[in-house]
Amino acid sequence: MAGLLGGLPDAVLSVAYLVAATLFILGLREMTHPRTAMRGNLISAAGMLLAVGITVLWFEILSPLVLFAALLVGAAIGTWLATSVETTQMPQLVGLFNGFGGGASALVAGAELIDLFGAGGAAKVAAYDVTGAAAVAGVVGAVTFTGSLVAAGKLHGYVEAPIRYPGEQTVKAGVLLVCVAVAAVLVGRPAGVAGALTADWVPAYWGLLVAASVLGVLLVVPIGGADMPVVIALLNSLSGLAAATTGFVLDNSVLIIAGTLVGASGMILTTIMCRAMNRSLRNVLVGGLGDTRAGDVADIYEGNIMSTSPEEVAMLLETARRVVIVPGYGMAVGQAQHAVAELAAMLGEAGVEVAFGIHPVAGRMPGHMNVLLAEADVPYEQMEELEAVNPTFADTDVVIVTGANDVVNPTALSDEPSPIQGMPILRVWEADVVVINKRSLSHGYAGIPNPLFTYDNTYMLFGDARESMQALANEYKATR
Ligand code: TAP
Repeated sequence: MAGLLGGLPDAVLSVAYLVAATLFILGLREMTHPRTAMRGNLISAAGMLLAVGITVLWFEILSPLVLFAALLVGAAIGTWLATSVETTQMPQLVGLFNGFGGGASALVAGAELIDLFGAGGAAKVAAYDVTGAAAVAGVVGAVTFTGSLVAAGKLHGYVEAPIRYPGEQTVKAGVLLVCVAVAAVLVGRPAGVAGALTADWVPAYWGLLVAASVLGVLLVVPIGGADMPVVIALLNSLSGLAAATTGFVLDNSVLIIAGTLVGASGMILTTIMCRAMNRSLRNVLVGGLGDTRAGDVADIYEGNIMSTSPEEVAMLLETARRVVIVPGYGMAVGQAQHAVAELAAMLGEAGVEVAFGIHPVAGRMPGHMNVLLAEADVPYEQMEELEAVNPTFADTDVVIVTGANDVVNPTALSDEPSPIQGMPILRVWEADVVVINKRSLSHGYAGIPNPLFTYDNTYMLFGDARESMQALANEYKATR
């Protein structure tokens, strides 16, 4: 090591990595609550800047000037993405980030193999763990790359329907076998043993990436659009695994730690999402939910719907003592959180007990509703989780459901097989009156009708969430 950091003892690099790893962990801790999540993001980003900066300068991978220029370009792209991408498009953006992370891990592991075995064909290092880690990084990274691209495309609505074909499982098993066979050759013949791995075998690594890339596509195309957020969380976990194994190839401790943190947190998230939807991961991966788009719902609801207006709902609220607001994906689409927060604040000032009933999978990403409501300054104490709010509906005068559908669909509790069967839901109908605000009678994410719309104590407030909630807030203000 020479250059900018030349002359510094090796311990400096280790301490910098330790600080970076500590920042990652502190950042993750802060991200467990919406109030501190932004700070958590900044802390983790500072850790990553330190890890990347010190690595690049220490090993003289780039000159300080090029590093600075690269940081500027990266920061400009990041700022553009953060400001131009809609909140509702975040899952697919996260999907793309996962994919790039996986792809980068696979390429870096390959570059290291070339470095070790490439020049002149003589290996600098003879070890099973290096080739083994490279094979895992290559397969997992490439699967994550192409799988994430397909998942992001599906979430964006390019091809929502699951793509199924005869002999699907056999084709997937065949490609997986090819991956395992090539990986076994790479792992089984490192330098230093009889018939050692030489430069001739480096192209096999790129063949491995091609096979794994095909596998990534094959694994994700049969899964229905409705299950994509879970798949994205799983791919997020895989991108962490790919990074960690690349860390072993490079013998880089901070990459191992960062990758392991991503891998573990992604897996926890996947488990939470599956549990909240009452699905097993296997059921998601074999395309259990599939494409269940409902047809014309006009016949189902014909003659059984009672609609209402903001004026009427404001009158109901005048005499209410406890009101629960249940937000869903439509609140995010309509960006209605500020109008909702304004209404809740006025109700609170009038002495009404107000709570927000938050379902764990309301919206399209974990914590979606909490983040939006926090952005509108709704007090955290008012956000009640499913288990806490469900027993209170019987003592609630009015429930206002805005932009939610599946998370309040009683079909989940019936014996009738449905994509949401067994999913824990918010039992809003136990309240005296339920007001459901959405634009039409169309279905939610799971693609099934919602009998709640026809219940005797349900009133439909048709309209865009922001316009309806703002009109309701204005009407309520006028009644006071
Ligand atoms: P959904 O069941 O998807 O229903 C949202 C409703 O919002 C739609 O029926 C739509 O009806 C309405 N809507 C859309 N835009 C609107 C607007 N501008 N104003 C008013 N209403 C609007 O949402 P949910 O109840 O939040 O449930 C979430 C679903 O996503 C669940 O099935 C869940 O399993 C799934 N999911 C969530 C996650 C996470 S982590 N959150 C992950 C995977 C899957 P109209 O078109 O009639 O307005």
